[in-house]
Amino acid sequence: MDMTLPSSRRPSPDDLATWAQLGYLPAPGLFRPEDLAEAEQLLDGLLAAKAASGTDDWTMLQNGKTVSEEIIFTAQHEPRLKDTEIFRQCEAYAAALLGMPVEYAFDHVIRKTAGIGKGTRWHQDVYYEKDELYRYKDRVHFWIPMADVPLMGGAMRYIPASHDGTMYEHKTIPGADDTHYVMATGFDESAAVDVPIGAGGAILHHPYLLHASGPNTSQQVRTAWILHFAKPRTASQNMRYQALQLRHGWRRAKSGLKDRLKSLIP
Ligand SMILES: O=C(O)CCC(=O)C(=O)O
Repeated sequence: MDMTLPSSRRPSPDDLATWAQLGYLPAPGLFRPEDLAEAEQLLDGLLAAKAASGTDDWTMLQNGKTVSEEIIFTAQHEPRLKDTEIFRQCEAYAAALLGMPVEYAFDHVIRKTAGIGKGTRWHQDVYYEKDELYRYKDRVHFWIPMADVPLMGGAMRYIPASHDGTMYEHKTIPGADDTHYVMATGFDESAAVDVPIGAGGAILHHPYLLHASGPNTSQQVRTAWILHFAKPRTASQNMRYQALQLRHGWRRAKSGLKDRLKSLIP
């Protein structure tokens, strides 16, 4: 890993304190316009291919129109994303922030339609982890918008200091088709802070931090690439991970076979 970062793009002592205290850290001016353009072109290609292939259960619809679109494990679909300057910078920044080597853990892209884009409900990213909770201790999530995100443009919202280890209850929304999108409960929403950010910046958050986004009522589509870096797995954690992957693969194959057999029975 190349750990060299220009001093203007390295976390300062104040940044380290903000990260520890609040659980999120706006980092304006982290990337050059050409870095954004490089990533945006790759993400646009993926989103265009997905739009052409129709909606799935990561699409939020409103009156039949797509208001939010998401692709998970973006870098698996488009491996060139891992060669971008943004990826390299985030990896180096995460290592400097956590004070340890890090590795890529996950990424996704979310696009909110202009004018009517639906916001993302309150949640903790850690809620989604079912197998490897230990990976959520030393971990940074970068939220990287491809253009300016003003307050009404689908800006991110955070509950400062909610990353103290508390796991909040998450509920599915009755009747919602987008069942991936749960909603955290049991916290004081009046403590929320909106964080608009300019193009070239990122907002970092801790995986336990409660966060959401507002609706995109601006005239500009809002696209954000979200990149996670975590402390690398140890050798034994890696073995356990490989075993889990095998078990999940076997379960998926078994349920696929069951569905296939059911469909053959008249
Ligand atoms: O982009 C958004 O609207 C939400 C992003 C988010 O919730 C996340 O990265 O976990």
